[in-house]
Amino acid sequence: MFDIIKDKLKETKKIIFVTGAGISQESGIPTFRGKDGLWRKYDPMQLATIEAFYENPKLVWEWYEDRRGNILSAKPNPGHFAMAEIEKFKDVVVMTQNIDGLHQKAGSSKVLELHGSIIRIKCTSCDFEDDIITKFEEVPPKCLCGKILRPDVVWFGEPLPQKVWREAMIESSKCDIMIIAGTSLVVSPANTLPIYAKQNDAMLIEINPEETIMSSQMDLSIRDTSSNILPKLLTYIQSIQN
Ligand code: BV8
Ligand code: ZN
Repeated sequence: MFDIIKDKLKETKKIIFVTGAGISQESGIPTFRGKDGLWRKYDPMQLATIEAFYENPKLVWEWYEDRRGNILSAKPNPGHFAMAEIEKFKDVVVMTQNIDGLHQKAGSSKVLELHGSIIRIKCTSCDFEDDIITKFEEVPPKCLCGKILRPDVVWFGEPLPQKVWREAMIESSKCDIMIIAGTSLVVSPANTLPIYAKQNDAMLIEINPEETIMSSQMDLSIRDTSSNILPKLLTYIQSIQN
């Protein structure tokens, strides 16, 4: 399956991954738009926006506490672990839209969290922020300064963290292989990263059981799951490296 990219894989020093909710699906975290999708039950524009948070912080917090409970007990799957292992053979940068921290839990050392983290909590007013892995007694939780806390995630209508986004664009515009796994590429501006890579003649590889809006622009589009394919990619890289 990878023979058509063998030469490129052999010569490249660095592999960039762009991942989305699909790569965590097999860790029991529902995707956004799939049949089990989170957003079947809730209207995303009702909950993942700054307006919703200020209108009804308790409701938004109940949604996040529900997701945090699931995410904090979730384990990385073979797809996450394979990506971390590939670091033994190549420089790897993981640019994830996920907020679940599973890439880091699996051992990936360079992870750009494009949409923030549900584990990191920050104050809506002062500069307090911290990873909080316990459930909150009452929601919305309060900061010591008296204001309410929020998950350090990027809501719709909010800009991505500037430093992270700038780094993601630089990496994408100078990479020679980008592997896009588990994302529908619906959400912008994250969905422009493969375009930056393509403009720089990078080879684009997609791993997704379903077609996406960018499948036709991929050099290789593998209709399978990430936990199935990424360990095979790791074995292939090991075989051509030795
Ligand atoms: C911004 C954090 C500008 C929170 C998320 C119209 C109205 C309003 C807004 C817009 C609009 N048009 C465009 C916009 C902009 C908007 C946007 O893109 N909206 C979309 C819905 C059209 N974007 C924004 O607002 C962004 N900010 O533009 O700011 C700005 C600039 C300056 C100053 C001010 C403002 C912010 C976007 C970030 C939103 N936050 N998450 C939270 O999670 O609660 S987005 C959310 O969607 C997650 O991060 C998620 O990862 C992301 C993308 O979804 P996917 O990851 O792709 O997941 P999805 O379910 O869609 O797909 C899963 C895929 O996996 C599927 O293809 C499936 O086939 C596949 N799969 C399933 N199983 C597997 C698998 N693949 C492999 N293996 C498997 N086993
Ligand atoms: Zn505070």
